[in-house]
Amino acid sequence: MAQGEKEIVVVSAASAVRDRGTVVISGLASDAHTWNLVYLQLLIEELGYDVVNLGPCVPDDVLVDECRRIDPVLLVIGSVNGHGCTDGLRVVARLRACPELAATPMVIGGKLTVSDENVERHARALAEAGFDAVFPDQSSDPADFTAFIASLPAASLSDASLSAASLPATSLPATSLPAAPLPALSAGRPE
Ligand code: B12
Repeated sequence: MAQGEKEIVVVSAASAVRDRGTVVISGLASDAHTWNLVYLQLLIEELGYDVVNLGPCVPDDVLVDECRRIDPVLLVIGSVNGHGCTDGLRVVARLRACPELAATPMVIGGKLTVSDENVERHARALAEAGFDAVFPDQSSDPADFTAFIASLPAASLSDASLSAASLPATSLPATSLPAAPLPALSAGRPE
């Protein structure tokens, strides 16, 4: 910068508080739907995280490579076309097979199947395969998801944690947040 020039740095209110780490958001290989990913990005950015949104139709290889490169504090997978269970079971095995991603928090949610039947059974299968929490549209709402994010180590380490004021109106107050992922949503991944 030349002498006498002033540097102007524009920092938006939202980006100013994004100090909790990077969250990767992704659609699955078969899924062309995009707006759920945009919705998730806005929500997670509001909670103080940087977001890398890989977009829809992400091949398994690309998802694995990007997660290894970015080393996110959380991976969020969105499903809308109803094939989330099939695609999710396949890709989570690939992700968990990477030693550096073995402990990375990973969640999946949305329209995971093409029918409303056996939703809980499918959610449990996804959790057993490696997801830390599963948020099917039929049995969860945004408050469950924001409560899960508030329970992440990255959230509790940061200044004053996620205060009720920084959460969307739909989320739980910080004082009533569970210390661990909600039992109904996290069927317990094998250690
Ligand atoms: C727009 C749209 C499309 C567009 C998408 C364009 C684009 N660039 O996104 C196009 C035309 C490509 C499309 C194609 C198809 N679509 Co479509 N599409 C829709 C539509 C009209 C709107 C979806 C949308 O954008 N909603 C807005 C976003 C913000 O909300 P959302 O997607 O519902 O996501 C919410 C939740 O699912 C949840 N969520 C999602 N992911 C996650 C993840 C986590 C962690 C959490 C917590 C929550 C969460 O949060 C989001 C916000 O509330 C819906 C019908 C509808 N009215 O909803 C059908 C719909 C999703 N499509 C459907 C289908 C079947 C298809 C096709 C298979 C149709 C076909 N035979 O070709 C293809 C699939 C293509 C593919 N390979 O994936 C079905 C899915 C049925 C199911 N899952 O059981 C729907 C519901 C229509 C219907 N009633 O049958 N579609």
